[in-house]
Amino acid sequence: MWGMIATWRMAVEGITKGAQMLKNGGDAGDAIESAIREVEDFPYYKSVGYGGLPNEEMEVEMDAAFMDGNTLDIGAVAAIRDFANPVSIARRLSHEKVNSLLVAEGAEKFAHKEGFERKNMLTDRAKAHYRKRIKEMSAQAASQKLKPYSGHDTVGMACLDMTGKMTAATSTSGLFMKKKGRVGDSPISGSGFYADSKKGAASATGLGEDLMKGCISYEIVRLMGEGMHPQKACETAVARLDAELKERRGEAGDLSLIAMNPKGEWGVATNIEGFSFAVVTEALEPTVYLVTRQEDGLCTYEKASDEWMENYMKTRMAPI
Ligand code: SD4
Repeated sequence: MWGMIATWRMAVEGITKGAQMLKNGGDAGDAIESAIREVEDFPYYKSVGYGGLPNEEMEVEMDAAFMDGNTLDIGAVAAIRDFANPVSIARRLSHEKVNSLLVAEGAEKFAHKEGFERKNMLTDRAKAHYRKRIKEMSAQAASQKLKPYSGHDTVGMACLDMTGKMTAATSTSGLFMKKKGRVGDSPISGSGFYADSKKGAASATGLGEDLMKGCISYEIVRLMGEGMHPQKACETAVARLDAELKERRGEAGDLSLIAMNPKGEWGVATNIEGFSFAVVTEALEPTVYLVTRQEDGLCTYEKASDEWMENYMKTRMAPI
């Protein structure tokens, strides 16, 4: 058995490529890296890699991570600028015994020395989004300033290859208009991602500040390790964290999770409307699903229609 599951519709081209590799006996590390690079390279996705939206100071600062579920090796970069493929730098760092999570200038120095491709990640389109947002913000009363967070598309994936190896990886430009130096859940082990080939792998998208309060990717892998099906594990962890946050703080940010176990069974859960995901296994061609959350925290999903798929691309590419 082999398979891949990923957050958001935007991952479907990547996992299609990854599936080709897995089908031919490819490695879960290679497949997930190539799948995420595909998303990083596509200029119209606003929260990942090239074309990602900038921070308050109009700089694109990116977070990414990679985890090998056999060895439990973890590599990550945070607040890194001007490199084309943060996920590959993260994977390279996962081979280091120490210094495997590097931030900002330190991460950039490492990437430069190792010969990773430099690229100005700030596109004209991202600048236009930035200027538009600045205008909107100055038009608002100080008391109702826009929150920095609007829409989110971090890519997070879980992958299983034929040998039973599992991996997890993430890549994001984080929250639009974030403070310089702000780091979300995506490069943080256990929060944005976790992989253990004995139990399963999971990854998150949503409001990093809240996802980190529950170490939610680790929690899902832990529940799968106790024998829970990935779907139940995702629903349980999301419902619990959502409830705890609401009880203690009056509100919960967006929490959306995907997971897969070593049998290739998978699951998803969310506390928002409009979460989509992409999945492929030996038994299922690459498919995009839309998730609906029920009152009781259970989540159902249905295949995205052709019309929805077309609309998605149209909105991504529409003039700003
Ligand atoms: C973060 N979890 O930096 C990320 C944001 C996200 O799509 O999911 N964006 O908090």
